[in-house]
Amino acid sequence: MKFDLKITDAKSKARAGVITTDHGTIETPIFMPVGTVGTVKGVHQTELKNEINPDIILGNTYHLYLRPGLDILEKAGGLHKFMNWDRNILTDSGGYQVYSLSGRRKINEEGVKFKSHIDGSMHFFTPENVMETQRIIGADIIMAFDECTPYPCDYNYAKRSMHMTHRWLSRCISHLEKVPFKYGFEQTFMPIVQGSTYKDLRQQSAEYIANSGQQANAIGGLSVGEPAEEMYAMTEVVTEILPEDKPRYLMGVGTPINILENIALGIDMFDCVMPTRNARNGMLFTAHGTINIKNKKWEDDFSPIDEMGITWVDTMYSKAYLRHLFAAKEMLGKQIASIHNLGFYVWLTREARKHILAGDFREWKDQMVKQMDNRL
Ligand code: PRF
Repeated sequence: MKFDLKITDAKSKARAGVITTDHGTIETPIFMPVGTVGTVKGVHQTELKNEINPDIILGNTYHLYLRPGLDILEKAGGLHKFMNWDRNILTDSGGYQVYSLSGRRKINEEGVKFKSHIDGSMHFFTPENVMETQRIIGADIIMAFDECTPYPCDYNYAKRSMHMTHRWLSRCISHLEKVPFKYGFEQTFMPIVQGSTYKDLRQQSAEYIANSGQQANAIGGLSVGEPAEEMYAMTEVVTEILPEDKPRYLMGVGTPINILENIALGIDMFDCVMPTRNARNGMLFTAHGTINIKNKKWEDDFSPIDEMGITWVDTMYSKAYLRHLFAAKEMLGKQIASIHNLGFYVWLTREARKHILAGDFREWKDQMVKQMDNRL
């Protein structure tokens, strides 16, 4: 992987760059649509590629390991071939998904024992076997196995957990050296900063991660229920320390406003289930605020879903029609809303990039944050 930092904004810490991998280029800042089980939910490849047009999407080790399982993925020749996606893929390590299984998992120094959400069977993830699993899935970017602490989290737990995540990182790195790439292209490994909402822990973790000398770095453990201001404060502490010449990925963040504010703090990569999950509940993100399309007020509003027309669904269908699809519980409604929201998120980060390159990011960002805060 190669990272060219094109420009750093003069009035914020926002950056524009280009990541190059064996599956093409990724222009940063970037939003990566989430395709947990090898599908961006409800979206065909044609729409994903031609309309939403992301340079990279995400998959999840936890879900793919449980289903379809490693045998099938290996026989398919990896996830790219299995789902017929020839651009970049990043897989999360399962650290966060296992954390979300609270009550159905046990964490110790060796790894995490957990109960499958599918059939209740028991499994054990370790830093070593998760690296092997990510080799088999075959994404372009693979993540360290970490523990994401909940919020709030007491200081001593956060500190012990952070140190364990650091020890797990060493195990990930030494194991990866023993397991070669499987499919003829390179995989970039990303370590993850933890440390909950404690400034000193975040600093310590950022230094540890920076010193591990990997080609890109990630920040985890945020957007887990803490106030946005606390998230921004932690991002700022960490981006001060992480090397400038390597991409920075803030995991699982967030609302369109969260994304712009974190771009301003020096983050390059984002992912979040919000655009697809909220779409399935009838929530649409637009440049002028959020819409709950189920609301009665849209019943006879025959204007386009979004006049900006970022994706074809935006001008193809009216708000009244989309509201009708949701009222009738038609699956097309969820599909249209998902395409709209993903198109908007990818557009938003592309637009941020344009403004960083043009030198007016800060002004644009402040204006967008104000606009997007509305409920329409
Ligand atoms: N760790 C991992 N994946 C994640 C997170 C984390 O802390 C988060 C936290 N927002 C989202 N996804 N491995």
